[in-house]
Amino acid sequence: MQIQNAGTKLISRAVMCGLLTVLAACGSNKEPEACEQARRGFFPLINALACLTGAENNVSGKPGLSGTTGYSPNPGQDIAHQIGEYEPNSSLNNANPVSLTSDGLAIAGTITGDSDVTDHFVFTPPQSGRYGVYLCDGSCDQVLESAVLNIMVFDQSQTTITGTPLGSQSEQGVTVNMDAGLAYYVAVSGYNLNLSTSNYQLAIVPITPVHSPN
Ligand SMILES: [Ca+2]
Repeated sequence: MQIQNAGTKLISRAVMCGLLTVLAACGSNKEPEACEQARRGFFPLINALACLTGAENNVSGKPGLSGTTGYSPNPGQDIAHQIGEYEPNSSLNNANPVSLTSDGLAIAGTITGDSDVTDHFVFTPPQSGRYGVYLCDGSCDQVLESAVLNIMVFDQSQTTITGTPLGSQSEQGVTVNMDAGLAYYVAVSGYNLNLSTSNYQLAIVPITPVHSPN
């Protein structure tokens, strides 16, 4: 993940800088006070950076609670039930209600950077179990890799369950445990699209065999 890589680089750089500072102050053995100060300054800095990076890593929901990042469609996955989005659907509260059957669903939509930044959908799974939620184009037998679109999945209280990385070239798919009869929301968002438009298909498919959520 980009945030993680950036954080790791930041910490590596800070460790290097800190070690150089300590070496510069302590190497000559002539200034014990400067050496001690450098040591004291170095370790709190590392701790602060590590905390900062840890906080940033939590931005994309709660993977592991009842959803995880990543999904691989079945080879030859073909979703017969296809519909189109309609505006407005820019918030969770005006999400397009869509009908999900055990055959799955593909929704065709469009995101435009300056005017149509996020599309929302709400549905009720027909059966409890594990579902793949992913972006695709053409036939939905592959997950779309994108740096300008991402998806987030929310539960009935509009709390984030999981989502895909934002702004880095990544497969835009997640796996979510869902309960029959409860509402789930999916948001498709554009990132750094500016004036340009991106077409997508959002696929929601049960993962067979359907079983009870863990
Ligand atoms: Ca739209």
